[in-house]
Amino acid sequence: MAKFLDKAVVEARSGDGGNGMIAWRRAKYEPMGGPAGGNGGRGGSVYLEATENLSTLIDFRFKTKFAADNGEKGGISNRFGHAGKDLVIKVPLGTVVWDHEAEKAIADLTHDGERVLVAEGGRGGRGNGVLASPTRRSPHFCEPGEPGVTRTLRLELKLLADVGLIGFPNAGKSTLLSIMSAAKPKIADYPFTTLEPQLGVVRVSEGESYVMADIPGLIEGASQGVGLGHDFLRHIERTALLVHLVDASSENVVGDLEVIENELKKFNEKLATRPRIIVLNKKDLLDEEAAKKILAQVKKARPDIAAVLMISAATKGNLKELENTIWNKLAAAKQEAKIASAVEIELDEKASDHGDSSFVISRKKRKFFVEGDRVKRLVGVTDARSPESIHHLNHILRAMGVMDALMNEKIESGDEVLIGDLTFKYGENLF
Ligand SMILES: Nc1nc2c(ncn2[C@@H]2O[C@H](COP(=O)(O)OP(=O)(O)OP(=O)(O)O)[C@@H](O)[C@H]2O)c(=O)[nH]1
Ligand SMILES: [Mg+2]
Repeated sequence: MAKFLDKAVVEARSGDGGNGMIAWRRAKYEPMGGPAGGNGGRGGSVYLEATENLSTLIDFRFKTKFAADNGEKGGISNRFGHAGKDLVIKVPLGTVVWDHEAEKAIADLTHDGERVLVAEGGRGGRGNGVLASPTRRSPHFCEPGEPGVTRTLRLELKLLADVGLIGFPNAGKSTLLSIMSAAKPKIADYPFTTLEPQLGVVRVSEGESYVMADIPGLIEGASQGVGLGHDFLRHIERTALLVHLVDASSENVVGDLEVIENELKKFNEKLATRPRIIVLNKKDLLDEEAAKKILAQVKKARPDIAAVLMISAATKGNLKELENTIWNKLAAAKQEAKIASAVEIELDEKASDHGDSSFVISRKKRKFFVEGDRVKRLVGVTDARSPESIHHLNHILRAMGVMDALMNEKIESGDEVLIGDLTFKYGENLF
C-alpha cells in the first residue's frame, strides 16, 4: 500500500535571465553603424498554486525537482530575447509552504487558484543597444543575465480532507466511504483493516464535491498512542467536519461513543468542539423498536450534538439524509476551520521577499568576504573585463552601504575583497 503522504520536500529553481547582446547596425550608408544588441529575456519564475483537484501530496513522491525555463539571450537589430516560461506547481488546498532551510512558513494556500511566488526568475541582461548614452555612444559590452534562484521548500498538508470518518474498528467507515465515493478501500469483518487514511471525492452535484477521509479505527488509549493512535488523531485534527460512526448493533452503543469522544478530547481539547455528526450504523441488524430506543438513548446522552442519525451502509438505508446533513454542515465547518488555521500559522512575510539586500562582511587577515543574496546577484551580472560594468557595480555597492561597512572594518588600499566569483582590489577596481 502506498504510504500516505502529507509532507514533501521539493526544490524549485527559477530560470536564468538571458544575456544581453553586443551587435551593430549594418546600414548601406553606415558601414560602422551604432549599437544594436537586444536585451536578454527574463527567466521563468516558479509559483505554487492551490487546486481543489488534488487532495494529497502523492505527486511529489517521485518528482521533487522543478525548474522554470531560462530566458533567451538578446538578438541582433535590438531584438529582445523571449522570456522563459513560468512554472506553476499545483498543490492541494490546505498546503502550508515552508522555507526548508530558514524554517519559516511562507504561505498557507487555502483557496482554489491561490498562488505564491517561490522563486523569481532572473532579470535579463541589457544589450549594448540600450546601454548606449550620449557620453557612451558605442558600448562594447553588455550585461550578463541574472542567475535564477534555487529554493528548497517543505510542503505540509494541513487540511487532509473536508470530512473525516472516525470510530472504532469495524464500525463500517470504509464501507461508507466506498458507497459515497468512487474510492475502493478494503472492507473486512475484522478490526484494523484500514491502516492508512483513504481518501474519496464525494460528488454532490455538477461541479460540487468534497473530500472524505476514512481514518483507521481508534481504540481506548489512542490519545496515549495505543494502536498508532497519535498518527490517526493527527489526521483527524486536519478535517473540518467529523462523522463519528458507531456500530448500532454493539452491546453498549453509548459507551462506545463516549470512549472515542474522550480520546479525542484527551488528545486535543479543540477536537471536542470540532463540528460533528454522530452516525449510528448497521441499522439493518436491529428491529424497528430497538433502533428507535438506541437513537433516543444516544440523543439523551449527548444533547450537545445536534446531528444524530441512523443509517445502514450495507443496505444504503437513510443515506440521502446523511448526505444532506453532511453537505449542510460542511460550509459552516470549513469557515470555522479557516479561522482557526489563520490564527495558528503566522506567516513570515519577509521570508517570501527574495530581493533581500542584506549582506554580511567577514575578514581573514587582509581578505574581506562580502556575502548576501543581492550582492551575489549583482556580481553575477557584472562583466569583470568591462570598466564600465565595474563602475556600475561600484555605484550600487556604495548605495547599498557595502563600502561604508568595509571602511568600518578598516579596509586599506590593496586589500582583497571577494564577492561571489569575483575578487577585487580595494583602491584599484573597488573604491
Ligand atoms: N450488517 C451490516 N454490516 C456492515 C454495515 N456496514 C459495514 N458492515 C460490515 O462491517 C464490517 C467492517 O466494515 P468496514 O467498513 O471494514 O469497517 P471499518 O470501520 O472501516 O473498520 P477498520 O478499517 O478496521 O477500522 C464489514 O464486514 C462490513 O461488511 C452495515 O450497515 N450493516
Ligand atoms: Mg476500514
